[in-house]
Amino acid sequence: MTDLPAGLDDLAIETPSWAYANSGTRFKVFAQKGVPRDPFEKIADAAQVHAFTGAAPTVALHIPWDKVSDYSLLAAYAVDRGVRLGAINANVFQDDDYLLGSVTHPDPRIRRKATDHLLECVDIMDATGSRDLKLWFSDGINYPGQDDIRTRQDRLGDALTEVYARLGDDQRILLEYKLFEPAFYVTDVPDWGTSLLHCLALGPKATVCVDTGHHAPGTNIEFIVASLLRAGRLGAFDFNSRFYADDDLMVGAADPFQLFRIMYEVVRGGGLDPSAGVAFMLDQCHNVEPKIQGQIRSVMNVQEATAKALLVDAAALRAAQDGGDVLAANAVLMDAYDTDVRPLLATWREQRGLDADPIAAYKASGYFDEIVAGRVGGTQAGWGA
Ligand code: PSV
Ligand code: MN
Ligand code: MN
Repeated sequence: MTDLPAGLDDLAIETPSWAYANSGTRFKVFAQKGVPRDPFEKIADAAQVHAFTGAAPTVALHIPWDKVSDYSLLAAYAVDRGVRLGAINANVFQDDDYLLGSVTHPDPRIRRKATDHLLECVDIMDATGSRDLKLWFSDGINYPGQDDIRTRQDRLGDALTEVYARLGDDQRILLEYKLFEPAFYVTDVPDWGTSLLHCLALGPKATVCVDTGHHAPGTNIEFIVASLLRAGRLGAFDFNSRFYADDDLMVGAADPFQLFRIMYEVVRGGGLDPSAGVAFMLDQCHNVEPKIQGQIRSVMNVQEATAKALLVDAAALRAAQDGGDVLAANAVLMDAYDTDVRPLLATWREQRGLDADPIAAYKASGYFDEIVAGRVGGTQAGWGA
């Protein structure tokens, strides 16, 4: 059997609190049994994912979906359960005031309100000990002429500058981009170029978040990853799968080969080394599948793609590339991709005292029956209301 690839221990995957709550589409949110009723219960569920995979030590919060009166208490609860709080996701997209935008809104009063929310999120980071403030703006316009594209960029820059100045030494901004939706003509941060330009203007504590579902079909995401890593500005991933638009399906479900290509560029660029500061987060909704199992499966999918990427024979690849041997170079990559890494990962788990099959172990644990019996009336993630 192939040896376990070195480097797998460095992979830590952050799960999102909202993945454990009810979610759906704008047509219907189907309530599932046993879903969490508050942020504490979301963390309890996230702790299960870590307990069975050993690779999901942190949980991201979304504010105000995860609003509590005492964030240090929530952080302590997480530690008690064997996990830590991760990125704080701001939400300036679900308030009636944001009809025409948040930090890029034409009205300075609305811009102030949005920026104040971002600053409040930094206060929360101080209480939770979180490093990352993840910003996604739904801001944009639907019609040509509706607002001035350049002025909106200026407003965005002003808000980001104010928030950046508030960051502590060990805190960062992760600026996420998305091509379209809910804005259909211009989104104010539509792509990695726009995000990177703002990050470069802000300073070293601002980096780009690549949500794998936020691109046009056919976009070469691994090229973006390679470029951002070269520039030292790849801050994070929001992993998920898409067949059509921002589908938020399980990462590695739609296109495991793309996930492998992305993870190969991460490995190639040194992004797996914790010193690179790349956060591997999931941003998913489990609308038709059980949520905790969906997260476990997703963590396993990222591990599998990473293990394959680590198996690429770098010396053989370089030799083939330098020799201009196109097919040999391609074969080196495909050999790694075609390796069945599941036995390797089963061994990796057993060596760490985990069950070789996390899904089976979770199912056998009785946790699901416990939460179904103990929780009535779980909450909605905030999506698809
Ligand atoms: C927007 O589509 C997004 O990807 C952002 O990350 C939001 O915070 C998130 O979805 C919520 O699921
Ligand atoms: Mn996202
Ligand atoms: Mn998204």
